[in-house]
Amino acid sequence: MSDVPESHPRYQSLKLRDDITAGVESGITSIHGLIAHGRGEAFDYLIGEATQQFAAQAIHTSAAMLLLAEYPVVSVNGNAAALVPDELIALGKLLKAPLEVNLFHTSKGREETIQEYLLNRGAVQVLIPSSDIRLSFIDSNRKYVHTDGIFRADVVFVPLEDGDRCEALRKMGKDVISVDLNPMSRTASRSSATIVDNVVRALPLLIREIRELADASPLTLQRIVSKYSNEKVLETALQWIRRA
Ligand code: PTJ
Repeated sequence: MSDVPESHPRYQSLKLRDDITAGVESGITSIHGLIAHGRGEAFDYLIGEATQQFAAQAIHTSAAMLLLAEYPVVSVNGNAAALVPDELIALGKLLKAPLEVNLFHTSKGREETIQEYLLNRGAVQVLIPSSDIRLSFIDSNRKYVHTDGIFRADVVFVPLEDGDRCEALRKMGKDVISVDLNPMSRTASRSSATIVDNVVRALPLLIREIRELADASPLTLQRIVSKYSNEKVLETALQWIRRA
């Protein structure tokens, strides 16, 4: 990382800023992604820059949901690609699920750059949306999807984003698992399960949890999912933030 020593108390946070700015420089991340990252930083600070119990609970349920899914798909935007490319690739491999690039800020060039970047790092399948397949209930660029990806999915894993698509996917009957540091966002409140944590901490934990639950019976997995209340988890996250 530029010139910040590892001993610096804010090293981890500064490293993530470097990853995001490098993403912008290499054409992976939108310039707006810097603002989104700053908002995330503020919430991360409030939750204590650590995975809290409410996030661990959502991760446990998300792992069960993903293992129960018939056709899971991992959605990728410009921030996630810059921060957790290898973890997204590992998740796709583990679930035998395609990755699909889905961007808010329209850019054919960026879609292709992200696709190539992930394939070069070892991804098995990276889809980009086609211009003739659309999601219902949404007007932004996120409406364009791939027939063998988000369009067909029963469960969509969504690292940080804006809330419109999450709402649309739910209306279309799909389950959405999101990672969002802001428990008040529309994405957070509309998701089937919301992991209120930084993607850089949540992804490795989710992968570990999926490995641990891989041999569990469908009944055990269903029990985990049915006991979960996203509303309660978000309420707990908010209470935790208010303690500060
Ligand atoms: O690459 P694109 O064009 O698809 O654009 C991606 C961004 C993220 C720029 C776009 O979706 C956007 O503008 O998102 P928002 O509306 O700013 O929402 C981003 C959400 O992610 C906010 O609630 C942030 O708190 C949260 N967030 C930011 N960084 C992280 C995060 N959540 C988890 N981990 C992070 N590292």
